Amino acid sequence: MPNPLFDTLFGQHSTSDAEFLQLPGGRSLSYKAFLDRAAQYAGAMTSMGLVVGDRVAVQTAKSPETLAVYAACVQAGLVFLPLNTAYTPAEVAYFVENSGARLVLGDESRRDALATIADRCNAKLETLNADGAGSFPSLAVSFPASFETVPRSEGDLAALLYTSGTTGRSKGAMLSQGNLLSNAQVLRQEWRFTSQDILLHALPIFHTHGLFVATNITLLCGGQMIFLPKFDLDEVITELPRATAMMGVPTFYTRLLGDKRFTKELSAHMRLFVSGSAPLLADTHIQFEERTGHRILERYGMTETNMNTSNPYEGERRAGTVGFPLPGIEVKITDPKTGQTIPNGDIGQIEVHGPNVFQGYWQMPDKTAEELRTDGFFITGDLGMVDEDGYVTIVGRNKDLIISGGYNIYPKEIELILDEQDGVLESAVIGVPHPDFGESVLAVIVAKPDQEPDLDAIAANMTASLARFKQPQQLVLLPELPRNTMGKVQKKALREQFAGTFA
Ligand code: MLC
Ligand code: AMP
Repeated sequence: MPNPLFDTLFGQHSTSDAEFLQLPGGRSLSYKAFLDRAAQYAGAMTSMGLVVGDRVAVQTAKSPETLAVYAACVQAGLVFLPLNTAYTPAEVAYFVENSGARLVLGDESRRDALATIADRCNAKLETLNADGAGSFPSLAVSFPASFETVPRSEGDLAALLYTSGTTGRSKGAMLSQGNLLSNAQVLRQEWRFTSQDILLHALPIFHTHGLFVATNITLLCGGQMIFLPKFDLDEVITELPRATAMMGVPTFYTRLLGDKRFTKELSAHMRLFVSGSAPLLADTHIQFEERTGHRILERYGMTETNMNTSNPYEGERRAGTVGFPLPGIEVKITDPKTGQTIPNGDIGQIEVHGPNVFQGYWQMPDKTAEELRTDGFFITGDLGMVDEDGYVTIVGRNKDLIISGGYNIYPKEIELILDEQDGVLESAVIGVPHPDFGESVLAVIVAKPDQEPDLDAIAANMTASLARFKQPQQLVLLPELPRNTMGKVQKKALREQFAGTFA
């Protein structure tokens, strides 16, 4: 019985001794060894009573074992739910509760906090540490290295990825097997990946970019990954000469350009550098070409849709654009007020349709209906235009969103916490230019009459509730927030006022 995602990405390699992961310290893992481990994990999870469709919440370090949990979930028909390792227990509690996860996998160092959450949500808890040890692998070791793959179809859920919302409440984007598979197939073809490729993988694996784009393509073509725990400039520079391709957020490329060791010679043998998840400045694109002779290939995607557009592999990779709609994917630019398609060259909201578009938000039919039209077009919330040659350019966002180093941060989530702090009347959180992260978080606070909020205490309180990357880098007190005649806060004016803060 078929399981399209498992069969195509993983199953085809089940007896292959070819190398899959190159790991720090000269270690490596073959496809077969990886899949044997995944089979043991699948056996262990089903023995715990998990059944098809159950969610598995995973907040563990980037490791071959975490990747094997992903493979095991696909093989056993479970829904993989990866979580940013920077999330605080307060944040994790929401995801576990909202998703109804049956199993939580976390690092031993967080066991107590996670146990409280798991108990409350009636989920099981097992540990999996960065070094591959933990209660879960200890349990799994006694299971056979083969597992009868659970039949699934392309419409069945494979993963639930949470993405923040403008209301401050995260939404679980339901991704089907078909969503993931179709995108991997299109990208492999478009970017010419083969079994000869060695991808330098320095992205986290709890987001679309590192998990689906980078990993699924490699699995599909039977290539290898140099699997680094995170982006470390020294390690990337050391490993680059062994790779053929790299995928990164713009911060990767600006950091590389900031280092003199990153030369034309160092990247001479590379065939492809891909950038996405945040805008790549045209200037970075140009500098990169001047330094290396390579034109970065920029593409555009989202958690809800995987990849939508890409600059061409052959043909002009145009700086400042995100290229053309991928084969089988339709992009239209519409008037945000009427939803009508507008002419090429005009700026409007970007809508996307295709086999890549997700199945809706987990148990949020109203939110789904707001963003996913009945004709299948998804309203991305990005603003853009298509030029006369068909290149798509993203010019802004129709959603209040900050992207810092490739991580999405929704101001509302932070404002809700700030507004509860002692002495705070109201707040406005904005993204301002940052040389390393592209954008960074700045919070403007207005005090209640005759009160003086303690900014240090507020900053400390944020630490308990919010992942570090979401915490404002600067808190500023203003007598009032700029508003228009309708009373709406003018964030644009604030962004202009504070534009130079991190310059
Ligand atoms: C880390 N920090 C950040 C941050 N990352 N702050 C703001 N924004 C970020 N992105 C903070 C840490 O909390 C810490 O704070 C300090 O910076 C240094 O931590 P670090 O761990 O050493 O940071 P570093 O490893 O340098 O991480 C930066 C980074 C990383 C850019 C390499 O954030 C990263 O890998 N980003 C990629 C995100 C990604 O994969 N996005 C894809 C989303 S999918 P302190 O104060 O404690 O020192 C998607 C769809 C699509 O968008 O199209 O792809
Ligand atoms: P996420 O919700 O984390 O998947 O982030 C998706 C958002 O990232 C998109 O809606 C865009 O706003 C942004 N994004 C992704 N790729 C690009 C890109 N190449 N240029 C500009 N923005 C991008």
